[in-house]
Amino acid sequence: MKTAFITGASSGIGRATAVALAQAGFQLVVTGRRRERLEELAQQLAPTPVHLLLFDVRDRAATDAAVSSLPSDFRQIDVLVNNAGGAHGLAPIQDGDPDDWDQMLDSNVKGLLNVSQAILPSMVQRKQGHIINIGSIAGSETYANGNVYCASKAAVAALSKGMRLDLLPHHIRVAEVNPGAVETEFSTVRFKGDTDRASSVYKGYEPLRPEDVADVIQFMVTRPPHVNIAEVLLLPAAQAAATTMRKEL
Ligand code: NDP
Ligand code: 8X3
Repeated sequence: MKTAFITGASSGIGRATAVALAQAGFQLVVTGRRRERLEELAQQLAPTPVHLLLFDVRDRAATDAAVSSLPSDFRQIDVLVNNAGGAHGLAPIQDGDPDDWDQMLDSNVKGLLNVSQAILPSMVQRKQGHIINIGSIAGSETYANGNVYCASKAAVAALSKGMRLDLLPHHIRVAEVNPGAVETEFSTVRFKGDTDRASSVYKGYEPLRPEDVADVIQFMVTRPPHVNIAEVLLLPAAQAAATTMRKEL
């Protein structure tokens, strides 16, 4: 049985990806900071073998310790989905909160690096692995007030290309999935629990569901070993650019 390691599986895209990869026959390592969410997911996925790891991807030592703690039957990671992250705040650069900047850069960029570095040695040793980094349309289009979030996702785009180059000799596939608007807890987190403001982001058009992104990831990781779908831009049909939606209010 192949093993997929999914960060940020307690919610949204990561959670839906866990469900989709379990359906595709993977056993799973699911990670996040909210234990109850992950326990509930593992129950839902039974009888798929699921191992929970609770750690903050910003904490390099905790990340290393969590990966090192994996039992032997979950240690050979075939697929890594670097998904954990999000946006904190939406403000002009001059009004930005540096704590928000830290959260975004430390989770979305350095967290991805921390997790990858913890898992890569075993992939390199086995000359086998497939990494899916979750970027965003925000990585290629900077929108007003998105500044640091967009920069963090531009970094994910650059890192995905860099990882693909460096890991080529080691037979490790690296790919990036760049979604547009997906209705998850993303905007609730961005707006610090303001659910009215969060739901207004998805009003007047049909956003993607997390399952739509998970379907694509499932397809990507079930291609034959000679195929790498290296980059995907996945948009709702009602979205043409980062902030251009066809709204019917
Ligand atoms: P959610 O807020 O629903 O999920 C985010 C997940 O990331 C949660 O499981 C959360 O787990 C985990 N997470 C966040 N920060 C950390 C951290 N520091 N350490 C460990 N886990 C963390 O949002 P989405 O599902 O939408 O977001 C998933 C990814 O998709 C993000 O990288 C986001 O930037 C990206 N994305 C989202 C889009 C959207 O429109 N929703 C569009 C494009 C990209 P917990 O809180 O339990 O730790
Ligand atoms: C999340 C989508 O457009 O809000 O990455 O940045 S967007």
